[in-house]
Amino acid sequence: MEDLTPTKDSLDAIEIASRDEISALQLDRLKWSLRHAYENVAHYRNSFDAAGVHPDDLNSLEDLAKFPFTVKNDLRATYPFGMFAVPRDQVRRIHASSGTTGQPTVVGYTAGDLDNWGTVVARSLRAAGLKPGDVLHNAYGYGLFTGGMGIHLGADKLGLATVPISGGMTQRQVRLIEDFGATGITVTPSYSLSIIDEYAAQGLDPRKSPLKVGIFGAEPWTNAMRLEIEDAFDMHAVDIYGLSEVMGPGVASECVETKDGLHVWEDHFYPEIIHPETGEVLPDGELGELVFTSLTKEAFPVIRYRTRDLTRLLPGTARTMRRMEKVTGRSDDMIILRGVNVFPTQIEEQLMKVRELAPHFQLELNRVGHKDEMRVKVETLPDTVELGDQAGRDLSARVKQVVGVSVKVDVTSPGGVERSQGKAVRIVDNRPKE
Ligand code: DLL
Repeated sequence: MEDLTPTKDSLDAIEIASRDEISALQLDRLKWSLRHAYENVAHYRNSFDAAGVHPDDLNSLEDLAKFPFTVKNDLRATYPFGMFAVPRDQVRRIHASSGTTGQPTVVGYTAGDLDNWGTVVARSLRAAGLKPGDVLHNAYGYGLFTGGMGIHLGADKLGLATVPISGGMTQRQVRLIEDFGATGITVTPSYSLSIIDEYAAQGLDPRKSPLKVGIFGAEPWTNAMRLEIEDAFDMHAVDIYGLSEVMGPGVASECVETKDGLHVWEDHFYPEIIHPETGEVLPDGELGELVFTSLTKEAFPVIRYRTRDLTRLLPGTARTMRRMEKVTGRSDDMIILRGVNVFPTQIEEQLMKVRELAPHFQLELNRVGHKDEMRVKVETLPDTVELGDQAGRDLSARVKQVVGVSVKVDVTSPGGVERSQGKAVRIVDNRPKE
């Protein structure tokens, strides 16, 4: 694989500024952001007042812990525009979550917010090793989802030639990567697996594709999956993280030269890790729930927004800004199976060790009698169909030994597991609702 390390002089100065400089900038911006939210959003005014705190009470970064959290339900309760902090004529973009599980959450951006979003995404794409002259195949969905259009903003800012293909129509994905000579791809890890399958279906070798780097996010994926994808395409694979409530893609991103976790773009987003039950702020290095406070957002400031994503904060390496470890999962996706906590990524990790099985999987939860049962649906590779039963037993034994739960493994022939065109649906819960 080619060395894609960006030159030092191509970075934004703040990416490699001293910690003191970064903290000083954060404190200034945090004071502004708290005041902006308090003065312009009724929800924040009420919640700060109820907690007996005022923006003037913040004299150090640690003082942020005195302020109340914001949760997804607060955003739902103010649907659609109750959390906006600017007059409507200043809003230039509106995105929203799909809302399949309830009221959608709506977020807004001013012209200045879009400019900052472009800056952090450009920074992320540059950290991945892309530069002007590169062709970016952007397979994140375009639409209300922030993936497609967010990446597009940053690619424009960095000066890439963007192919806004969006998700779906997998045959055409392969054709255009080849015909347009894409050197970078932005896509969910699960959809990239469908693209790899399609290469095989067309009799093409993905290792011969023009791609040099892929920037994967929007769902959890393991380092084992990284190696699988890097090997399949003979390219680098880096992680990009974000969520619509905080901005979209580009809140944090991995550097191609280190691939050791995602640098949080701390000049725009202030991270904390809290204990998920007590809400207490945990020191760097400890695993807990990630919480973000926006430092520059005008239209939709968020103060101590609880992401439900579990990770830990680590010191900077390739950049001075702190890293967050690869997200192991969302607290919402944690399955409690007969008293044991299980994340889909733990199953993925074991699956990747069974060479006869393809990297696609889905977890099905059923209630059998009074007990919960988990079935892991997997499939063989085209040339390992007859080894399926043995491979299934191997996976089940690994899960029992490493994760500590008994699961049933259903092995199908290739194509038996539902394919993703964006975020994969990992859990199908058939248990009766209590
Ligand atoms: O998924 C934004 C995005 C688009 C990020 C493209 C990266 C690439 P939402 O739809 O609001 O926004 O979903 C946010 O997805 O809270 C995490 O649970 C999960 N997520 C996002 N990136 C990662 C990642 C976009 N790199 C939710 N690793 C977040 C693990 C991720 N989970």
